[in-house]
Amino acid sequence: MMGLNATPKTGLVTERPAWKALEEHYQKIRNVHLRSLFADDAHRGERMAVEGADVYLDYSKNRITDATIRLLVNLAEECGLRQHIEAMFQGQKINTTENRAVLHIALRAPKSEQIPVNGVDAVSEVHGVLDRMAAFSDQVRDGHWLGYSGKRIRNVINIGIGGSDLGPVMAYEALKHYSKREMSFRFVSNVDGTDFEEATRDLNPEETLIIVSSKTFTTVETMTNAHTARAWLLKSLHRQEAVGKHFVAVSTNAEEVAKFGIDTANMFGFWDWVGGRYSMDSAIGLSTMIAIGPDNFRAMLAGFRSMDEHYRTSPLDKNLPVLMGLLSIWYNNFFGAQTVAVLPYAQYLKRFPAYLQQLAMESNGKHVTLAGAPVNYQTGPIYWGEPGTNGQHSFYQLIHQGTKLTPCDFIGFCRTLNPLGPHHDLLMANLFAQTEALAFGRTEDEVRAEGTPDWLVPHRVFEGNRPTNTILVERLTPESLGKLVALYEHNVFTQGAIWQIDSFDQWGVELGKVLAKRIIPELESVEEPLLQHDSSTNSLIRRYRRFKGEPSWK
Ligand code: G6Q
Repeated sequence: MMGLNATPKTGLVTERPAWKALEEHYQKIRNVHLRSLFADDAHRGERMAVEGADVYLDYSKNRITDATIRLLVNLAEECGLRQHIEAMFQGQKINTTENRAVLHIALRAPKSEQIPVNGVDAVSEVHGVLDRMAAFSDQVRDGHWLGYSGKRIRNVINIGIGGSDLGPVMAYEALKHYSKREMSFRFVSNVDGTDFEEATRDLNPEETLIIVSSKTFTTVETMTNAHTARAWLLKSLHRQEAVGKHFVAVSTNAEEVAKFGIDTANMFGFWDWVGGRYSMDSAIGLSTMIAIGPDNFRAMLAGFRSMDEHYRTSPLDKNLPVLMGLLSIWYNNFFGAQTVAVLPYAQYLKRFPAYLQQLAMESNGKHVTLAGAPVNYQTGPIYWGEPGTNGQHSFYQLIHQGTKLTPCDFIGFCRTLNPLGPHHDLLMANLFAQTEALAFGRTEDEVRAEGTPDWLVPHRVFEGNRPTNTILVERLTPESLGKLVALYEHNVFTQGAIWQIDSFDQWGVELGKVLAKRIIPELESVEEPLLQHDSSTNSLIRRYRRFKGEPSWK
């Protein structure tokens, strides 16, 4: 583990009185069972629930008492969480390692607001781009934007990776119900040619619009796919001018966009103060806007905004993202939990856990504090999950009866978008039943009372005391999706603020972007290259060269 040598008086969060108080409190509470917490308080389920921006959070099935919440809130106060939140909202350069402001909240601010960044009002710039996106989306949706040969655009492909892909795919899947069904939307991210091939094999290039989404416009995967897409288009349309009708760009890098051959009039910009994983509501959401239309996109932004306001203004102990963030810290740093499972009971949210993985793990997977000191505590947990009820038939076994503590977020909607006989009640019955079973388990006595033979009893006992949050929302709409995403953005922010880390840089990703470049020529060269890696990497490269055959593009 990192930071074992950190000396006392380093100013680390573990030295704060509130942290020490939580350590003591943990010793008292670690073996207390949710069964007794509920038995001692008939109203726990109502008391330990909050509503913010119409999102209901029941956190009563956590291994906490009122004192735990008080102590966690004390910790947040001691760490200056409020000031951190204000610093973000006011555009201070809180991404210190990149010397940047962190202003995804400006992407959903109303026109009437002003947030100056380096002397320019970020909010009016945002609305300028939104208006251009809306005009373009309408043109594509209503058939006024035609392909080079005069055909209507029926397919949209977003080419991007990481933050320029996961948000758009997640949002498209989540809001498919609201999408223009006559059009198809595809997402190409992987540099594995299979991704491009399978996404395009049944599409007519003459009816296809390609959105190249890349903040930097230099990411190798995206640029490789973009060049392949251009070749695919020109194979049918033969004329360079066709590119202008079939390619648009979303980027901060006008120079590279122009070099690629996309008219910068067809470029939708954003700014260095929007991190990739925080960009689905910027121009990176162009494919989302074309799919669901500008009005729905603006409704999604309004959803984000209402959660932003809730986060900025609600008392810490009534604040959904704050409570969720602090509970994560409680399990991660005191109970030693390694992961958080996110379990949406909504098929439309099937990509939500993958989206959250980047949001949470790229943000809080850090080993030093803002001051560069190694941490002596665990930072970001691993986020993972699958939609319910599918997960129940695969990995829930481990959550119920395994030896690892896995705090879970259950997410459900009271009204379905696809009323179909008994389906929705069944779905939600499963959600409620799972949180109940995880909390209360089944005791030995209960199992025996069912007539279970002695030898089988231990196998059928469920310890319970497995913590869960339940998030209930009325219906999945563009607005409620915005609220949910903002809830997790601010939850992640809360955790990062307590851990004193930079949640907005990603040096690990940057490293990945350069590492492969060194090896590419060694795989491509006709002559046997002189390999100077370690013996494992050298022999893997040799074996690959031996078996790969002739490159198809040579
Ligand atoms: C996100 C990361 C990373 C980034 C991709 C794509 O926060 O920075 O996932 O989004 O590497 O980068 P480009 O948009 O520059 O192609």
